[in-house]
Amino acid sequence: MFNFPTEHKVIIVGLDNAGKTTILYQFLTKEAVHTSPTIGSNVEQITVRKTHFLVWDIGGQESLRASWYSYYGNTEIVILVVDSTDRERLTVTKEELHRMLAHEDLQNAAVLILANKQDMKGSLTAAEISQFLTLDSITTHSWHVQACCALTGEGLPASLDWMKSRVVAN
Ligand SMILES: Nc1nc2c(ncn2[C@@H]2O[C@H](COP(=O)(O)OP(=O)(O)OP(=O)(O)O)[C@@H](O)[C@H]2O)c(=O)[nH]1
Ligand SMILES: [Mg+2]
Repeated sequence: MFNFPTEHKVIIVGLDNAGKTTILYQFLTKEAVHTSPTIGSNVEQITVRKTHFLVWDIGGQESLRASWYSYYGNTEIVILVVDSTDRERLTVTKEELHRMLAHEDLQNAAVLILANKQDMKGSLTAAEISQFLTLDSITTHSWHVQACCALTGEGLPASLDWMKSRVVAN
């Protein structure tokens, strides 16, 4: 008998221009691809040493955020991508994060916060992003914050390792 490999569902959310699509394709191809704003979503399968993830990258423009919830069902990991240079919109990101965590379909999901665009001058550190988003107040979900740069891929292998550790642990 063959067993179908289990696929773990992952969603990538975050405001427009955060770097979500760049991260999805960096995971997949280890290269920086050219992107345009996502209308709707992209989906790809990513395998990390025999663990299969089905990864949905969802458009982050304001008008699209209201339909993020339609992707929540069966999600095991939420990746929240933050543009670490976008100080003005961190409050919006924080609101979106805490709204998501309150959603019943995400009750059992683990959350990976990616502090992206670390290559840019003046970017906030992962610790600063963590403080702004009040991650320490999250007691209902397993979470982790990781600094990264989607253009070079720095920080992304460590992110995949964390994701793998979460689904293997469960
Ligand atoms: N300097 C720098 N630019 C980045 C990085 N990651 C993404 N970008 C750029 O940021 C812009 C937006 O990236 P996308 O991946 O399309 O952003 P998105 O989050 O998918 O945006 P929406 O689809 O509109 O929600 C592109 O010009 C990327 O090349 C990074 O780590 N550093
Ligand atoms: Mg996109």
